[in-house]
Amino acid sequence: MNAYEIIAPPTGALPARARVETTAGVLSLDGLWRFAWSPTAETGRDPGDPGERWDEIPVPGHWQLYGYGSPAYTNVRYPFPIDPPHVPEANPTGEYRRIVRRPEDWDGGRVLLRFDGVDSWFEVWVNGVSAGRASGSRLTVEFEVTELLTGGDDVLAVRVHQWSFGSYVEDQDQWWMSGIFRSVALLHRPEGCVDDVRVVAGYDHTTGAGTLTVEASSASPVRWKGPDLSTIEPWSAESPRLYRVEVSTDAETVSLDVGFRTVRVDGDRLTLNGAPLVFRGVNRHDFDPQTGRAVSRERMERDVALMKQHHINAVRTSHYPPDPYFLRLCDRHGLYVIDECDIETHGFALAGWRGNPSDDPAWAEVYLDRMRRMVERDKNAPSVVMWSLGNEAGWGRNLAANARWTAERDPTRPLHYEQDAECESVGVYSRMYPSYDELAAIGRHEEPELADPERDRCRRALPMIMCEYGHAMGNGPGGLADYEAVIDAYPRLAGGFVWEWIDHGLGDEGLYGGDFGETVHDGSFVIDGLVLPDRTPSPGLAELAAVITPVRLGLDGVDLVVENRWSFTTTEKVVFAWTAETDDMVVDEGVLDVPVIGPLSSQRVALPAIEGSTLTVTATLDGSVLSCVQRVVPPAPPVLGTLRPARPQRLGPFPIASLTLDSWRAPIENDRFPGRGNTVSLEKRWRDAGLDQLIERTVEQREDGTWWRRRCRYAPPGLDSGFEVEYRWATDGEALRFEVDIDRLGEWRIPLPRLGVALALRTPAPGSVWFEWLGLGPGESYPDSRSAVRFGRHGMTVQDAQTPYVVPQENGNRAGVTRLILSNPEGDLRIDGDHPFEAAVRPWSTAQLERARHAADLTEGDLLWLHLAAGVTGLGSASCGPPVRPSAEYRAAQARLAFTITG
Ligand code: IPT
Repeated sequence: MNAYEIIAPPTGALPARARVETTAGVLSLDGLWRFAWSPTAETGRDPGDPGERWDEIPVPGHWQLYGYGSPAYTNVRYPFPIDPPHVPEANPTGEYRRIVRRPEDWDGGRVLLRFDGVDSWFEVWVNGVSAGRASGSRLTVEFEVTELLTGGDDVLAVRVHQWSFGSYVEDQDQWWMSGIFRSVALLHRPEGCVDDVRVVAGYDHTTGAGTLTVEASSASPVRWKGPDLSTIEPWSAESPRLYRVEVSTDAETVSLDVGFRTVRVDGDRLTLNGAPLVFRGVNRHDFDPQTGRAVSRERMERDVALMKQHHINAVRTSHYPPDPYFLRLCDRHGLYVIDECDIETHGFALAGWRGNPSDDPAWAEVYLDRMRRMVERDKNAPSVVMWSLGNEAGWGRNLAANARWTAERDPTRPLHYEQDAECESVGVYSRMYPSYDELAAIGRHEEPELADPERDRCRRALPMIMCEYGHAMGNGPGGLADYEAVIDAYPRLAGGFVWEWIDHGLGDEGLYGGDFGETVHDGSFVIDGLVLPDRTPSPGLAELAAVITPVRLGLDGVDLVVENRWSFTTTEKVVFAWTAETDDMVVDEGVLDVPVIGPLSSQRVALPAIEGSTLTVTATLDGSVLSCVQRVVPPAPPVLGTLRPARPQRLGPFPIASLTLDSWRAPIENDRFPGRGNTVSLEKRWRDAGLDQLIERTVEQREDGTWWRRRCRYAPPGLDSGFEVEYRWATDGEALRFEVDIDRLGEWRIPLPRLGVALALRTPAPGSVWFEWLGLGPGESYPDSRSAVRFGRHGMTVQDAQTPYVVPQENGNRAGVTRLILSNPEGDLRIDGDHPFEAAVRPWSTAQLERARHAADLTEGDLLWLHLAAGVTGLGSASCGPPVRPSAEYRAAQARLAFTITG
């Protein structure tokens, strides 16, 4: 039997304890290590061999990202047969070596070797003598090496196997990547040091007093220092006030940043310090495009800064405890955390959950060890407001036992686990990707009944969260504002966590499943974040920020309605300003006198009486916009003289290369899936209707007194449904007039991706053409994703108007456009619409966009594609969640576009 196939918690490891800052010695062992890779577990290497001539590899890191083996992506499926605890014979193995020396000033005491993350199973030796073995990839483990170190140069050897019994409980939806991917350190534990410390810092919102319990274990007498409890400011994500607590013995002082807060499940409400705790959260995996799950401090800092900028107040550490530094950032900057245990056995679902480790007593110790190591490491973090038993691991006795142990060890935090469907063990009812109706039903306590009436009664009485919703795969998610409206309507709903924060695209190319030649993979399902791999915010993140804003503005008749959605903060520091614009020129502006609004209340304020102008009101905090509301008065279309027929060959400086009906889009990821409650995807319905292969036939071409007219029919092969389109052109000698009438022919039961025209315009360097428009912007917008944009004059190059999604797909639509201007070095083209229209400009065609697999496949030619539409269909969240809602589908049977063109 191979040791890595024996189901067992770590051997030789010390009991888990809290992460603290210490005055005792810590020697980082991060840096270059010697490394030898073998495709099988039998490496033929001696643990006593210092590997002086071997390759070098950075620690922390994954060997697959340094040329040994390759990453592989699967979502649910195990990439190996379900045959626990066995793993394939081809079990890639890394041999790590480095020389360590016990620092001379580490007098007496013990020396520990700490690993914060090794994927997936490893054994450690010092000078050829084994110090222990462990698994639990995202969990800290410490070994005692006191007796093994000589004080001189000692050979530290770590053998890491890619696959182990532990892989069966680490089936998270992410890349399979191996090695020592978090920090390693040597720790001095002086005689009489502080072995462990536990701090419970509560806040009594009725008296304003802090409560503090400090428990420390040590062989020596312990003393501690902390804040004056009668003058406590509580901790919250809105105001993350921390206090220093120091615990000392004569040998060591450890210090912690403590935050005073009390989390409660109070009937069907989740509360923090007595006020509603509503998660406006995201799921975050550890991820970096260059280094995988080895994430630098700078990256983590950037993540937290971006989250805070976008009003995110919570993180679920999907689906394992994060690097410990991430929690420190959450404590410091204010993010509520659901800390999740490193347990997922999702692949067993494909085998009907037969043999699921979660319910197999042989795995009990392994499960408990994992939970314990998470809770003990992170127990003092004020940001952690809930423990999660894991993700997608079915249900069973081992999870129930983990819940019991945790509830006893830490009664101050509610438990979370979505697959405890009957809420036997958890403090909150949790769901993934519910439809809007299901969510609203839960809000009203009207969810479907459980078979057991007692269980049903208990669950129905609990607060509810969405541990995942708003699947951010590709262009989307659409429909976030609708979720927010449901959350707002029912106090039982304590918010949710968008899936997910980062696209896991690897390398500069943004590689995804299949790109490494994997035979079993799940393609681009790993590219489903709100930020691109390099942390460029996607339009979905801007949308989320606008939807979850803490200060929401609305218009009601002549009044402004200001909602303060903070639980603890007043609007004292928020500036409310207005501007009036006519034809995109500011004609008046001012600051509104809004009384200070307390937490969770709203206020109605009279607006200045402005007529005939677009009114914009913004709420700003420290210079950044929290929210914006507008009453838009579009500019009057230009007035034309008498028209006569025209047959244009060019528009302004751009020769026309083609003009055609446009009713297709390069499918977005959400188009490829049916979505909850549906059986057929939009893409399938669109392709079945032949929208992607319409054939043009000119029915008639003629001139009358005013127009040059061309009537065309567009229909797909084999079908008699399609479109009839009339294009009309005229001029008054100065400007061109362009009108299009579109009628659907035949039987249609489907929404359309879009309905309008596409013009290919010839120009050198189409990406550098300047694109300016009056309409919604500056970001892209779709019918179910338009909270982040505002009406106004916006400008950027055509290239910058593209969203470089890792997987190329429809993007860049601008809605509510009334005027657009395209300029190349030879001049300008200006298009004014009689009515607001949808516009997209691209340096490539829809067909190119559809064919491309990676952003780098898209290269510009000498055509600028201008898409002008009467309407488009929204985005939805069908890749995992509800499809586009009917209100965001474009279903018109007839459309008219009318433009005045100058240039
Ligand atoms: C859900 C998983 O929890 C998450 O890890 C991710 O895979 C997500 O789906 C899809 O991207 S589970 C699914 C059955 C809803």
